Amino acid sequence: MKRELLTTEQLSAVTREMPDWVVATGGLERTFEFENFVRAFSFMTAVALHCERLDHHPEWSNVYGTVRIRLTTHDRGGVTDLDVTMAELIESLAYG
Ligand code: H2B
Repeated sequence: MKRELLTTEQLSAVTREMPDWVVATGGLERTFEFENFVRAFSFMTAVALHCERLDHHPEWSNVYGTVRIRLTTHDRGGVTDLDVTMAELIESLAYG
C-alpha cells in the first residue's frame, strides 16, 4: 500500500498530541534518555521487533543511555501515517 505524506496541518496535530516529538527536515524526531546502556538497548530491542513486524525501520543512534530516533518513510521522502504509528508505539514502549 502506498503511504501518503502528512500535510503540515496533520504534522502540527501530531506534535500537539505528542509534544516530545519534533518535525525536522522530513522526519519525526525524539531523543530518549535512559539511566544506563542496558535500559537503552532493551528499549531498542523491543522497538526493533515491532519494526520488523511493521516492515518500517527508524534511523537511530545510541550513546550509552541516550537513544536518538528519527522516523521517516524513505520511499515517500517524508512523514506518513506509518511514522506516526511507530512514534505512538515507541512512546508506549519507553519508560514502561
Ligand atoms: N523503513 C522506512 N522507514 N522507510 C521505508 O521506506 C522502508 C523501511 N522501506 N523499511 C522498507 C523497509 C522496504 O525497504 C522493504 C523492502 O519493504
